[in-house]
Amino acid sequence: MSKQEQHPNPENPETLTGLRRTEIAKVAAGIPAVVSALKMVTEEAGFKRGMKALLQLNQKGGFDCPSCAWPDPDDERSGIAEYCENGARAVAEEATAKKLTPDFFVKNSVAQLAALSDYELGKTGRIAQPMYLPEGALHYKPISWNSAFEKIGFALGRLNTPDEAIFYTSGRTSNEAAFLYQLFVREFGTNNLPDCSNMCHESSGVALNESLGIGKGSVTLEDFYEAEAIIILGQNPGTNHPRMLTALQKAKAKGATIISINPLPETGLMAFNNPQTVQGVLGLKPNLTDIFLQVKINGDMAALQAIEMMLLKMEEQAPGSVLDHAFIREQTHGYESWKENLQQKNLQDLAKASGIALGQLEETARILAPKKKIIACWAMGLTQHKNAVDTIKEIVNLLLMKGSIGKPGAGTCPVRGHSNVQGDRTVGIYEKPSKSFLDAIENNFGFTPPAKHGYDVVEAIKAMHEGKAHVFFAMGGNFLSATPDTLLTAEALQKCRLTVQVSTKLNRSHLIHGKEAIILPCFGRSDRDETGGAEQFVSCENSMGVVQSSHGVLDPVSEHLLSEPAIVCKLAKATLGKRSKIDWDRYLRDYDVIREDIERTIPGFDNYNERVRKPGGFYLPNCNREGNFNTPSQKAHFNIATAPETELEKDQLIMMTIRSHDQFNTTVYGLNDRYRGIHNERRVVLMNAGDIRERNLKEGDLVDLVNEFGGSKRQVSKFIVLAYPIPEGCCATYFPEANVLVPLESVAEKSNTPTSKYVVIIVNKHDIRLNQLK
Ligand SMILES: Nc1nc2c(c(=O)[nH]1)N[C@H]1C(S)=C(S)[C@@H](COP(=O)(O)OP(=O)(O)OC[C@H]3O[C@@H](n4cnc5c(=O)[nH]c(N)nc54)[C@H](O)[C@@H]3O)O[C@H]1N2
Ligand SMILES: Nc1nc2c(c(=O)[nH]1)N[C@H]1C(S)=C(S)[C@@H](COP(=O)(O)OP(=O)(O)OC[C@H]3O[C@@H](n4cnc5c(=O)[nH]c(N)nc54)[C@H](O)[C@@H]3O)O[C@H]1N2
Ligand SMILES: [Mo]
Repeated sequence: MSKQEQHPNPENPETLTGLRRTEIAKVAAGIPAVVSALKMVTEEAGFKRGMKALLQLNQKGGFDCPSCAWPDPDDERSGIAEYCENGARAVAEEATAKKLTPDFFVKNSVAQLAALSDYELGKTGRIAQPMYLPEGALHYKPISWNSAFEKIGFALGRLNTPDEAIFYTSGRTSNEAAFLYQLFVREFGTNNLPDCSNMCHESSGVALNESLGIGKGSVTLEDFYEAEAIIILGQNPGTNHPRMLTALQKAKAKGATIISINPLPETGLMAFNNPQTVQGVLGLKPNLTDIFLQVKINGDMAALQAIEMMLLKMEEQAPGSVLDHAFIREQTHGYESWKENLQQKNLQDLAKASGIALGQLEETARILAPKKKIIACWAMGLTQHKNAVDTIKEIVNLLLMKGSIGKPGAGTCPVRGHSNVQGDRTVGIYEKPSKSFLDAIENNFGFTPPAKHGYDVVEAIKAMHEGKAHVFFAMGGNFLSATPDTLLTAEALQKCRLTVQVSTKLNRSHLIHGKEAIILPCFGRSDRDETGGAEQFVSCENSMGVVQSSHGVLDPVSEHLLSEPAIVCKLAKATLGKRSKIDWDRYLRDYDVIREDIERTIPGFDNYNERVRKPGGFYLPNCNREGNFNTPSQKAHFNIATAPETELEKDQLIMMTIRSHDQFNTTVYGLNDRYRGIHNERRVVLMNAGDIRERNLKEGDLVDLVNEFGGSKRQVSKFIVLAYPIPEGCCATYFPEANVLVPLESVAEKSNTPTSKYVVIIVNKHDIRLNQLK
């Protein structure tokens, strides 16, 4: 057996695919986007199957788009479905008619599969039956569902304590599946329920909870159309939430000013042609952003504070014209000390730390000064930093001084990622459950759930690495590639006795595994679910707290797939047996029963079964929206924080890891990043032209990127240097190729989210001779 066969490489292969460059696109979307999406769907799924899926995507009575969590309009829906290019791609990826037969695994060893790139792996097809990798084996082989559950039950049963098992969730899992999953895990006896949210909007949840008393955003889609100003920080909606552009365009038409704060001039944010309207076809009104503040990576807190200082000054000059004094007095806490602290700061210093010219910050403050209805939107550009929680609280400070929360047209809008990541948390996927939630479980289900907090993602990796956890179970996702410090995470997974993945498609987490490994193939969103002999539907909560039903419409590619709720029920029976207080078969027969139990356990789901059947679903309660703040003081809190000083050593750059246009997280649909003008290559590092020159490099050079956080060296090789309009001292690479460089120990304070947007690196010219010696 060769070394490589024993140790498949956890990284994407270093192969280059042939970079081509075009200019950065000036306008996003338009007809070409829709054409490319249709082409992709029909290529993967065939014309009939593909069209069937597309026609039901985001239609009332159809299925929820498996891509992002942006909401659908409450009542209107366009003739052809409300979807975007990237939603269609997500469907194409899932609805593919290709499937992996046992023969595929006979032909391809685990190591051979690991030599494929993420793009190539994704193209192989849907997993079509449960697969098992015995200890020491080189190939996966088919296994029956019963034997698979028995093996998992056995491995869980022989642990010293339930806390030696880890149960991960990705954010596509429906409310129904997620609720049953956490119920099983808690009856089994642990709160080890890390989820993708730990790497995503956890910082938003923590910040909003502490400042405003609810860990979710406060705005609805309708608020966009009443807003006077919309600030978008650290988000690339043209690629990651394309339907948001339609909302922004409409908001702008109604008079909103749009301010973008980003190190990159992201095409979609700058200008957008709406493919679903006549203007889109005719190319009218494409400009979205009114003011673009090109912030340095993590310069946002300084920028916000500078703007706030200027607003305070303007208020002094014209009392009563800028601040909402009544709101501040009646609804908030800590204003005076916050103001005093802020006024000690120096505007020049703040502007310098933000990387934005003082004049531009002033212009922004002048625009905001008379406005009363402001919405702030943000995503990963803010959440994945050491001081993420404080930066988000700084956004809240700005909204609070303007009284821009709890009223129409104003408020917080953390734009969620996975289509049901918010719902999963609502129904109990959380490693730190509240006492009231645990009490409700105990009262309704007759067992005492564990009170001790479980592991989040970072803690879970450490626990596996230190030999404190031996079984890893994933409800979806791609833990190996989505998490930081890829090589260390690989070691952690490889130390496990058993790793289990509930999945639709192959990914690297199936190939870097524990001593034994099992793949359980499940339905995707688009698949028709006839569990219990009747057609079932599930439900999801979008980024604005609307719960809607989702009905799969396609014939599953194989008769051996199970739904996620069915997998949980069968796993619970195999693991807990008679010990369980719960009749799992009831849930298997009828998902209404699951929803009844969610309703009994979690506030806000009254008449769940009735309301979820209404077209458009229903809103969950949101205290901010109702003008309340469920903090201990019942008031909204001003937060005092200081922007961190970045002291880079000579040669160091700050690297952010971002998404290209052709991927959904670790699923790589294609090799282009069309709007950024980067084609057919993902191993690139986007650098400022001055930084390239200073290092005696030139565009097209091959480089190795090195991080040395905490005294250990992390390196990726063979990345291509690209000049890009990014601030000096900053650079960008794609997730997940660059995750090797993200240190596990570098996390956000309070939320423990890996700092995937702030990785200090050095760029070295790739030395071919050195690498040949290796
Ligand atoms: N098509 C598609 N849709 C997706 C996804 C996908 O991969 N593909 N992923 C889904 C998921 S799970 C999520 S969480 C979201 C992610 O959505 P985004 O957060 O938009 O995704 P990223 O590519 O990580 O983009 C981060 C943006 O923040 C900017 N940025 C980076 N650092 C900073 C900073 O310090 N300050 C500021 N102001 N900006 C910064 C980057 O330039 C970039 O524009 O999208 C969801 N939707
Ligand atoms: N460096 C860096 N790392 C990051 C980020 C970053 O910006 N930079 N972003 C982070 C963020 S925001 C997130 S959310 C995480 C994402 O982390 P994950 O959610 O773990 O990763 P995904 O790539 O979304 O998972 C894709 C896999 O999910 C499976 N899948 C797809 N649909 C279904 C389904 O319906 N059911 C089941 N059971 N499985 C399904 C498929 O097998 C597919 O391969 O990554 C994080 N990691
Ligand atoms: Mo995410």
